[in-house]
Amino acid sequence: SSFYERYHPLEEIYEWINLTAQTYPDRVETILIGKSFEQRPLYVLKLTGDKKADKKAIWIDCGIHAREWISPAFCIWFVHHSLINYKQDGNITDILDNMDVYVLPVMNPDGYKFTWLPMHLPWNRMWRKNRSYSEDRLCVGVDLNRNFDANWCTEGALNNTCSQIYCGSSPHSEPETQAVTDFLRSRNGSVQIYYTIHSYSQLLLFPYAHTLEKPPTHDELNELVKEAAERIKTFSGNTYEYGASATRTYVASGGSTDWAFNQGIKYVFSFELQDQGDYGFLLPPSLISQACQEALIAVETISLRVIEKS
Ligand code: 0X9
Ligand code: ZN
Repeated sequence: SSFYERYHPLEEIYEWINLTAQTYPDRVETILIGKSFEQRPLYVLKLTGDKKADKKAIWIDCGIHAREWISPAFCIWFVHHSLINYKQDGNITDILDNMDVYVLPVMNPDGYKFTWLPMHLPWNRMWRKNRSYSEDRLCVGVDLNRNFDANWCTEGALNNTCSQIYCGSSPHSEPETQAVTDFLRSRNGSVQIYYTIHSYSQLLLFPYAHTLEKPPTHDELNELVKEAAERIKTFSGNTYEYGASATRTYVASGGSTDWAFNQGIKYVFSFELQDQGDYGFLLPPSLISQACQEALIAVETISLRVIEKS
């Protein structure tokens, strides 16, 4: 199998980032947006097509939750797919000619590293949070997808350090959250589409996550994910459910999507990739390619529709 059909330890992902930037100097810029709690660099890859003034941008983050290995695998696969198919494939060419694409392959490198540690298996492998701690805390780790400043630590998040959905000591208390929010604020106005990639369950979700209330653009967002789900069904036969996060799954506060949406980013989506629970977080490498193709279909369908509108 190719590099893109396997999971990789964190060090290999850093090497891949380096090599990719070296191989495609005209298309890829590496941006250091901050450091993790354990001081690991957080790199964003900026993909650019041919220059055009006043480009809008797409943001894609992967690996906010450590154990969801298909997520970083998708970001890596997507970058590679974009670079080898630019000027070959119409969809990716249209996207890169109209939008810059910022890709954060691993938002939670400390947690990801932890899931690769051999001792205490399988407990490490199922780690979700980051790895921050302080002396006044009983347990390690904050759920980064509960740490954003969007109805922070209300429903669907807990103020208990040992919880899997611990919200942290304050909004944006974690360096990983700070890096992402600072970067997005610095590019505010240019980022028009926000995607965050999780697993598993096969869901295409949009705001809100913190309330059952619908945003004014609910129907427009629903049309986009509906079309994406239909195209995935045609491609692989797999069913992706879609809808507003809180309605389709559960209410959760402090998530990245609600924060991004409240910042004024109009098109905000959270994808839960394969599968529907047979393997769950332990999706075998043989399914990486299909899972990534499905996520690509969703990204392309939505992004091209948004480009058409503007
Ligand atoms: O709970 C989360 O953070 C996400 N699911 S996961 O299993 N990957 O942890 C869900 C994010 C979308 N928000 C809601 N469904 N509320
Ligand atoms: Zn997740």
